[in-house]
Amino acid sequence: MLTSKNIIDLEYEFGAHNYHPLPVVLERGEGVFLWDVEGEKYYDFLSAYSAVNQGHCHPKIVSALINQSQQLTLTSRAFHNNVLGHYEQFITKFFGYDKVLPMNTGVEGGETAVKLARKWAYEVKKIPNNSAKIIFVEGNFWGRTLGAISSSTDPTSTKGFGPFMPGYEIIPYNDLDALKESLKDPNVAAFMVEPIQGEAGVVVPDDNYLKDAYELCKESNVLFIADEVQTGIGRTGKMICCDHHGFKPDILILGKALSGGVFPVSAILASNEVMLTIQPGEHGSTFGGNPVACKVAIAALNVIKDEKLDLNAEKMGVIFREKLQLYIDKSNIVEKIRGKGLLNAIVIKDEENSDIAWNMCLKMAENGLLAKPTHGNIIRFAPPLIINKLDLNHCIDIIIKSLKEFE
Ligand code: IF1
Repeated sequence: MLTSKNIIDLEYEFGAHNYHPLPVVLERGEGVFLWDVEGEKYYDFLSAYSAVNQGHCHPKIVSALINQSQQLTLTSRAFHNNVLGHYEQFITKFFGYDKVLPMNTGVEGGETAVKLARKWAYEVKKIPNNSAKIIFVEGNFWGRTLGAISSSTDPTSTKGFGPFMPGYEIIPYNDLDALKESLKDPNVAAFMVEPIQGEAGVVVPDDNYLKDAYELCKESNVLFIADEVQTGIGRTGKMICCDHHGFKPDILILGKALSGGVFPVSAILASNEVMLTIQPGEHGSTFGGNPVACKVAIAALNVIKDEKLDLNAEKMGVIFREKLQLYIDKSNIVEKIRGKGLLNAIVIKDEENSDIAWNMCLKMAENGLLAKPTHGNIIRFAPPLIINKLDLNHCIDIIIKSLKEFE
């Protein structure tokens, strides 16, 4: 029987070195729990970066996967199938949009949104061809393609991968004056933003920022694109994070937990005016909207709704932040906690010492809880939204016990 070390060595020998995972080798997941190859049990406080909101291997999602995959897995879009139309009706009604364009990964969702915004700008807003501008914000993360990293301000994402996509403008996050200024350009097609910046370290903007930004975009006939790949599907205590702010984004990008972590599924939702600017043959993907993805996504969304996981995320998130705040008030190493619903992060005081956050995560792993730092001194905490009060309190005790060892 291969040990964790054996398996890690295999990855090192035969796999690209494009990640630096925590030294834990997982082999089973159920609900909020993961087990490694030695049989050690952990609470999952990353949820595969918020893709496993429904808990690991949710029986209803897994059975949707199994049932459809024994009937018809893929037709491509060269032909119709008996699932796609049903799914498209379901998800557009679920989120309140006219149309959906089904893709697979979150970054394909972002790429599709950018292409849609440009097409809409040329065909509806009548911007001169090849002059459309898309505004992004500093600290954004929406994936690893050249289109995505071209908007990145993180050297780890961009170094050595140039040249980059033209037609992008990057402004500070949470800065309405900067947005106002950039919207003076008549060639702006869209403003694309995460309602809470995940990779940047769970950066929550001022309460009025998103709604005011949306209004500014509307005044300038500019599309507001919400990247809810990480914040969506109940994670922040609402079905989508924009629901906290009382507006519907013109283009909504979903991914990750849209499938409960069981299958790559992403979706781009928009009005007929936006979506119908793309004509047959102008965009797509081999697996986009495949029958398995559709059935899995229907099951995954129904789980969130039926189990009221957005409400649970809201309630558990309040307990989590309040209890950790009591510890932070007395801590000399943790600066603050921030987040919404069950997307939270702590900021370690010594920004330079990124080792401390990593070592804290190693200590938490020793104590039975898996989390991972982002950007050196920030530790993200994002358990599956099914977590109950008993397990949450146990996890809070594990986190505080682990952090105290560094005080
Ligand atoms: C990795 C980060 C998180 C995302 C938002 C689009 C995408 C992501 C807001 C693209 C993906 C993933 C990518 C994954 C780790 C994880 C991540 F650390 F990379 F940045 F969550 F914060 N929009 N985020 O967060 O979705 O194409 O990956 O399906 O690249 O290691 P994707």
